[in-house]
Amino acid sequence: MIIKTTKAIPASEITDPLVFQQRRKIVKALIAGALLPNVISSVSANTGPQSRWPLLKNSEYSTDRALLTPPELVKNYTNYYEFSFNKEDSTELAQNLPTDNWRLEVGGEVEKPGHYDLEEILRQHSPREYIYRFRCVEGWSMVIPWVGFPLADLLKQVKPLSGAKFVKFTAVHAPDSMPKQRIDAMLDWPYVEALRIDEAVHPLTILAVGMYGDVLPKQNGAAVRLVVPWKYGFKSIKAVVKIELLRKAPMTTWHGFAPTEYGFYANVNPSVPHPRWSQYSERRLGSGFFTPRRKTELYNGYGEQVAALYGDMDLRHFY
Ligand SMILES: Nc1nc2c(c(=O)[nH]1)N[C@H]1C(S)=C(S)[C@@H](COP(=O)(O)O)O[C@H]1N2
Ligand SMILES: [Mo]
Repeated sequence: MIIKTTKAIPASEITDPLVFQQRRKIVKALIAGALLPNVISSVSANTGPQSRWPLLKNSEYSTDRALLTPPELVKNYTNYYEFSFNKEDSTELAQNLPTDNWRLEVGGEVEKPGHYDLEEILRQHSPREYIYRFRCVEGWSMVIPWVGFPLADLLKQVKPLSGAKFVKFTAVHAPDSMPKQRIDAMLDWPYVEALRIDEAVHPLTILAVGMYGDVLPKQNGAAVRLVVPWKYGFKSIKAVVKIELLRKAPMTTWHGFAPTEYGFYANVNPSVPHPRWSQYSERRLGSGFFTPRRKTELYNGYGEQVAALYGDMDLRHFY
């Protein structure tokens, strides 16, 4: 299905600052829901012949396609602290990150450590479409059709050793193209995240290389990012270059920055508030201006699939 309503302007082609300001206004309006009727029909995941993956199979856990967030929103309202601390500037700034010939270094407690070409990995693990809810710890949410493959498939390939209990993910360190890595910002670079091994091999956990049927926009984490849909968005680390299997839990970026605010687990949970705000509800981006906030669901609605991972763990303690 191809329906052309709004024409996306590649950020790299925007020269006139007025045009840029205009786009910001559109995004702001979109977020407020004001322009929604004009763009909702442009939502299509498996788009036309020019898209990279025209015939994607849907993963069994995909949620309803009718709920998709307009792509203009997902691509222009991002959190990418290596580039910017606001939601808009990374759309343009991230275009400076070179993402061709991406390689993933896999190491630690594995039988087959090494540097793996992303394209080679994709030849072995055909991407599928995963339509997931996505909930940021800040209290907004979206529904995104990712293109990716289960992280478990890659881990199986490198053969974890029995000592592997955690998986650490490291994002790219590229101060030449990432302006906030050049200043003494609040965060330590590179951005680091981690999962317990059973979380990492859960079938919902994917490495994403695309969205809306096409390659991943740079501002959304190209060339490859993690997506863990039952956890707050900050766990879904972008631009991953290294994956290490470890015996012990590593320190992670946000947990290290503010341990009382951002836990290691970061499972979406409406009954465990952030110290500075409630997590009881969320604003679904693109929903109408008068649409009430949605109630946030435990594990972002994926409890049936993942609750068993946490048994009778005290979720207030392990937030
Ligand atoms: N490398 C890196 N990954 C990151 C972030 C970041 O700043 N740097 N932000 C995180 C946060 S807070 C969120 S909510 C999601 C946002 O993903 P999106 O911008 O594609 O919606 O990415 C996460 N992954
Ligand atoms: Mo976030």
